[in-house]
Amino acid sequence: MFHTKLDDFPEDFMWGAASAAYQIEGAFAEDGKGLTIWDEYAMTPGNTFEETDGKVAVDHYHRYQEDVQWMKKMGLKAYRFSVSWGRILPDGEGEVNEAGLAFYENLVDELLANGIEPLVTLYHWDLPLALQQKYQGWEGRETIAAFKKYCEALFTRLGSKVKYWITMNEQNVFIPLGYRWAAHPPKVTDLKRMYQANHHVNLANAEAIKSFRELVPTGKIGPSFGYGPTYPLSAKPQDVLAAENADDFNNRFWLDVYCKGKYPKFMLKQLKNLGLAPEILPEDDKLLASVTPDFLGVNYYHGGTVKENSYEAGDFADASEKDFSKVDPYQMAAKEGEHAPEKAMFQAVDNPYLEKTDWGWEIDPVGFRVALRKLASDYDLPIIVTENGLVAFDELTAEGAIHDDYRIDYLQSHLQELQKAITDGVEVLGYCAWSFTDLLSWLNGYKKRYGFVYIDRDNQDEKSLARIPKDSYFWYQEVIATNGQNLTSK
Ligand code: BGP
Repeated sequence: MFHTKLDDFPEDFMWGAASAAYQIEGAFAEDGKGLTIWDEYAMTPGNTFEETDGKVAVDHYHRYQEDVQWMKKMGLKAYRFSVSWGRILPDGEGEVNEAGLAFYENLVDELLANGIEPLVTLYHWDLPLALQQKYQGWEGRETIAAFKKYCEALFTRLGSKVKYWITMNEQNVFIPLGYRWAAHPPKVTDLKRMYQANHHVNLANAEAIKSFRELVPTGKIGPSFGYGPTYPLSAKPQDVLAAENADDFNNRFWLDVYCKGKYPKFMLKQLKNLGLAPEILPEDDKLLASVTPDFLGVNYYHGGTVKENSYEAGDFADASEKDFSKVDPYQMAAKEGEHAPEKAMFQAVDNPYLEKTDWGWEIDPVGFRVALRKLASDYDLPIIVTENGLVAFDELTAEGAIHDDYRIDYLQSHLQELQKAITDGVEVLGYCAWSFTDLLSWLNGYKKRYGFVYIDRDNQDEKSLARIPKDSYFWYQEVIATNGQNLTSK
C-alpha cells in the first residue's frame, strides 16, 4: 500500500522502552525476595555465558530513582518493566512480602510523578524456585493457582495506579527453550511435557485476566507475544502451504488461544496424532473461551522463512538441523529421530533478501509492518509493541561516548514501517524499544547490548555501574519530542 502522506502518530502515543526484573534489578536475595528458577540456573556452572548471573545485574533495585531520572530527561512516555514474583510471594504461593510490594509501588509512584506511564509485566520468566521444586513449576496445575494469587496481590495494591498490564512475556519462547531445548530452566527436553506445561500457562493467563476484570475493571490487560511473519521461500505451492503450517506451529498455536479462546484445530489434531497433545479438561476449554485480552503486546525482532517440509521433500541432509548451538527460539528445527511436529509441516531456511545482526538475527523492518497488519487483520485488537531493538557490541570511546548509529538506523527503519502500518489502519497504542538501559542477557551476559543507556560493567567486573547515554538516547529523545515527525527527515 503506497501512501502519499503518512498519518501522524497519535497525540497520546506511548513512546516507551522496556526491561525485565531479572535482567536489571540485582538484589537477588534482599528484602525477603525468594530465589527464582533463574537465580538457581545462572548460579549453576555451565548454563550461562562466563557464568554471568543476576545477583547484581545493573543494580536497578538500588538505583531505580536515578534510572527514572534518565527516563524523564529523555522524555519517555511509558516504561515497561516486570515484577519478580519471588519478591511478592517468596515461596511462590504463601505469605505476601510487604517489602516486595513496596518496592514496585515506589517505582510506580516515581514513574507517575515524572509523567511516565508504567506498563507492568506479570511474568517475565523468573518463576519462584519453590514452585519448581514443589510442583515441577508450570507442569503442575498448582502453579496456576499460585500465579492467580500473585497477580491478585498486585492488582489489589497497584490496580488504581497502573492502567496497562502484561500477563505472560513470550510464552512461545520460554516454553520451548525451557522444556524442549533445555536452554532455559527447567532444562527439560520433552515435547509431551512441554505441551502440558504450555497448556497450564494458557490457563494461568486466562485466570489472571479473569481476576483482573473483577479487581481492575478500568485497566487494560494482554499478553506479549514474540511474533514475526512467516514467508514462503518461493511461490511454489508446497512452500506456501509450509508457511501456513509454520504460522500455525509458531504463532497461531498461542495467539488463537489468547485471542479466540481455543487451540487452532490443525495443530491440535497434529499433536493428537503424534501423542503430544496436552490433557485438556472440559473446564479448561470453558475457562479459555471465557476471556479475551484488551490488547496484544508484540515483541518483534524478526520473522522467518520456510520451505516444503522435509518428509514430503525427501530432504533430510540439512546440516542446520543438527546445529543446536544456533537454536533460534522463533524458528525451531527438529531434533533427529524425535516426533517433532514441525518436521511434517515445514523447514526453516534463511531469507535470501535479508541481512543479519551481529548475532545472526535477520533485520526486517518491512516484516514489522507485515506483522502488525497481519495481527490486526487476524485478531482485531489494539497493539502495543512491547519489545523491538537491536543487539550489538557497543564500544565506549576514550571520550566516554557510544556512537551507536547502527542502532539508530535499525530503530528508525522500524519506526518508519510502524508509521506506515498506522497509516494503513492498524491501531497501535505504543512502542517500547528493547531496552532502556543495557541489561543482562539471559544467556549471553553483557556482551549483548540493546540499551539507550550504556551501563559501565562487564561480565565479571561490576565496575562503576555508571549510566552513560548513547547517541541513540539523544536520537530517541528527539523522536519523542517531535512525536515521530523527525523520522522521515533524517
Ligand atoms: C526477548 C525477551 C527479552 C530479551 C530479548 C533479547 O525474547 O523477552 O527479555 O532478552 O528477547 O534477548 P537476548 O537477551 O537473548 O538477546
